[in-house]
Amino acid sequence: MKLILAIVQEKDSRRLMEGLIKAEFQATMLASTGGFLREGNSTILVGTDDDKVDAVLDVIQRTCHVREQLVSPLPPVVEPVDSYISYPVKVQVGGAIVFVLNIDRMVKI
Ligand code: 2BA
Repeated sequence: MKLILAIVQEKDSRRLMEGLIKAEFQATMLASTGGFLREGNSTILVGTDDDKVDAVLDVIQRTCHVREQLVSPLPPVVEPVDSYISYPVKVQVGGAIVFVLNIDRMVKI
């Protein structure tokens, strides 16, 4: 058994959940926050059999998209704020960051 943990953009999370449910996977969505952008994203948990992992990855690939986002870097702490000019930089976010973990057992009590 595997636990698939996918971090996705909020914009894609609804479509991903719908795709998973339609393909008959059970899924849980948690609200999360990215450490770099400090913006909301979603973490989706899917517990499934080893031989169904690729099918889950397929749904993720079809529903989650790469997007570019502009970020304004914060001034370094040592720099006087009025002498610091910050230029926005582009970062690519997504489609999804996916971890596939081995699970010893799943128990429903
Ligand atoms: P954030 O940490 O908010 O990162 C958003 C995007 O910013 C990342 O997209 C990446 O393109 C860029 N980025 C992150 N750290 C950077 C840095 N130090 N310098 C320059 N650019 C940087 P993704 O790679 O698609 O990641 C999307 C979200 O997935 C991340 O949001 C974070 O919440 C999660 N994530 C990514 N890698 C992870 C990891 N190894 N462990 C845990 N969570 C991860």
